Amino acid sequence: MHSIEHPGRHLTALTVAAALGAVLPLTIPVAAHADTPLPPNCTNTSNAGFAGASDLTLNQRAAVVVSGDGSVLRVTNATFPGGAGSAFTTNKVALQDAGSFSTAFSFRISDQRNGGADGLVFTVQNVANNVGAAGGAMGYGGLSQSIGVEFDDWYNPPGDFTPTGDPLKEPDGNHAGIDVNGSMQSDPVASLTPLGINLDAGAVEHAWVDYNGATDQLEVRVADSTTRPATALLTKTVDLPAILGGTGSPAQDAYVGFSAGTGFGAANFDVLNWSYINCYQPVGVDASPVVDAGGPYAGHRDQAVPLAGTVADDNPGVTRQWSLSGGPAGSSCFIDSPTSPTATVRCDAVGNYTLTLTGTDSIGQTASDTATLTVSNQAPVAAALDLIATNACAVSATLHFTDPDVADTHTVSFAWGDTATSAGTVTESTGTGTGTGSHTYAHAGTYTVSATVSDGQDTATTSRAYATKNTAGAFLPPINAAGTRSSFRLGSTIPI
Ligand SMILES: [Ca+2]
Ligand SMILES: [Ca+2]
Ligand SMILES: [Ca+2]
Ligand SMILES: [Ca+2]
Repeated sequence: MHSIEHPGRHLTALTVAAALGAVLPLTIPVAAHADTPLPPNCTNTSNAGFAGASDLTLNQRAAVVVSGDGSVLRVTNATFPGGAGSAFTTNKVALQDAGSFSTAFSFRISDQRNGGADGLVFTVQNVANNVGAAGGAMGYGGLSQSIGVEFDDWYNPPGDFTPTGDPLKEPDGNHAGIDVNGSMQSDPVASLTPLGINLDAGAVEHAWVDYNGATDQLEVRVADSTTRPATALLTKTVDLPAILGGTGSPAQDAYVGFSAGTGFGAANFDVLNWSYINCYQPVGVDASPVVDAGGPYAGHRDQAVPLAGTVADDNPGVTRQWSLSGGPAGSSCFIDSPTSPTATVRCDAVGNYTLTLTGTDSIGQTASDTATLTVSNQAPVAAALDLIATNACAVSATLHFTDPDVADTHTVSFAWGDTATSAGTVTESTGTGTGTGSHTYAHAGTYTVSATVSDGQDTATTSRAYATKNTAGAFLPPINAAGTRSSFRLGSTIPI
């Protein structure tokens, strides 16, 4: 009742069908997730609905048809006599990183006749754009230099043979398996029944196939919902580039697509949606956030510096958090609105800081990135120095200063020019202030008065010459014996 009873007819006739192929219009690649950019050398090619959106070559029975599921890729149809079909990328795909790929597709086996048979195979091959044997070989059998992931809805007993002569080891008529080099002897192979999946039930099933060229791991997942299972149904360690006859470095060229076959049992084997990524980028995984802390940032002491990092995720609900992860000894910083995109940071000491931006997604996965912040000081400006005589040899000094760092506080010191120094009294507000001091000289003369303002980091000095007021009238007359001040001529002898 089924194809494999006639292996000569159905299992050994490898038909190169490129000449029969029909080429569909070019696909427009789309991103996997708007918020999760693929690596720059990777492309997600999506065929949602297939109509007018495929760069596939259709071979033999394969066609794009409008079904109850909309426009689908009917790899093989249910018409008799049985046959095979395939659909492969017209051009080779450059699988990055030693043959890595991730693919996801949904399919439906419908309109079963004579029990339904034989199955659908996702295939990666490197020899040609062709079709394998029909019937139990599902359009895959005999494709050398290939790997296949089969979804087989017809039980073949061990006595059935494959195009490569390997006895079959099918657990039932409802299984998935990994096939290599055109052999139908799947290894590993697993029944889909424990997953609650019945390929003959006509339901839409979902599959995820990932190959990581870094670990040589090929994983297959199957579910009857769109939720990617956490654990793989099938796992195989396989050197895909070696099978395909390439090097896998930096990329492995391959045709990717589907085949299907029918015999004396038949069905429609439809692929409803398909996306493949030429990198290991599993579809349906809740990806970790993608964080870019931005920077490097630069700012001034005690001033708020805007932080402009970005946090993206494939799902809503991602949160962000800035934190300080390094800085000069004894320094401290204040991060304002650390969970906001408009966060700012203000640090109290000059130096280099490290800031960390952490993103946490809705299931608690985190990712972090760091950025440097360089905090510098702006020197104060010593402006006018006012010197006012308060007595013959006494002076009052006022330094007017400014500082672009409006939060800085300052000290002022005076050097009076006669080796004496003193600290000034500072009055300041928001970057503008004065420092005042006074001094009495022991001797008349001309001195250079220097005033220095410091913000604790940098200084500024201004100087002016000052002459004591040792002129006539500048000194008070002495007090005579009668208790009154007397006038004397300059240069005369004063009796005391
Ligand atoms: Ca099988
Ligand atoms: Ca089978
Ligand atoms: Ca996520
Ligand atoms: Ca300053």
